[in-house]
Amino acid sequence: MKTRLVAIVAAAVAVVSLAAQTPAPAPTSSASIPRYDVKRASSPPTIDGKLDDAAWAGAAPAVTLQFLWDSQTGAKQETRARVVWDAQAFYVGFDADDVDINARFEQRDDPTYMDDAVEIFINPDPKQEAHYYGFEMNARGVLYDYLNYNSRTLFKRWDATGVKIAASLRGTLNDRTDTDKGWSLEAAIPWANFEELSRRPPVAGTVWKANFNRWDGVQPNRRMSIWSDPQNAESWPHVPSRFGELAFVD
Ligand SMILES: [Ca+2]
Ligand SMILES: [Ca+2]
Ligand SMILES: [Ca+2]
Repeated sequence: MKTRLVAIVAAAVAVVSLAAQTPAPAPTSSASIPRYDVKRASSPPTIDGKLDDAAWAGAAPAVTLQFLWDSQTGAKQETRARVVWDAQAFYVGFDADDVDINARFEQRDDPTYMDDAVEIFINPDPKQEAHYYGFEMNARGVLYDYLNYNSRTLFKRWDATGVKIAASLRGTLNDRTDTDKGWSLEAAIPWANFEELSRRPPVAGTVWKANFNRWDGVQPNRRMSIWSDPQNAESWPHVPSRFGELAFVD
């Protein structure tokens, strides 16, 4: 009996010491909210779709979108996104690897997310996690914009004013017989568009929340990639509580 007790105590000590040596598991990258420093541009980028401006060279290193849903069958083609700001506007630049560039929609508020498209969702008032602005832009530079009201309703009748968008293709559009290299897109969004959720433009130190997404490929082989993991089993990005942080800095 005594021998058995000693054995149990010895086993318990072994378990305790193992526990003491094993660090707590680090939070997975998918659970944490990413943060991006939005640097002030000394001169605004020229909105021509090409990311060769000094503003982009001075931006924080680009974020790379993640592939989270392996049930999707489209190719995993990388997308990088950067943001800068100045007194006039919010500027976003996307750079997309793409061997087959396709985009059909040509009119404002067409469902550009069905094309090769990049998206940014912007919440200028992170105290609330329901309302935000959506900008979904295809490889033609066509904009589908809306105010997201809640998880079931968005107002596409909302149209941002003064937005400039341009895309630049490294390849051919809607010609599937060749091999493309990719495309890039720039957008300038004047601050007045965010007035209802942020009365004043950001200053250094302001934090907004946002997510970047890309829809890529041709049905049935489509794939979404995303910056901040919405923690959904399905590729549904409209989860403002899971947006990453955009920290405006000088
Ligand atoms: Ca440019
Ligand atoms: Ca609209
Ligand atoms: Ca092509």
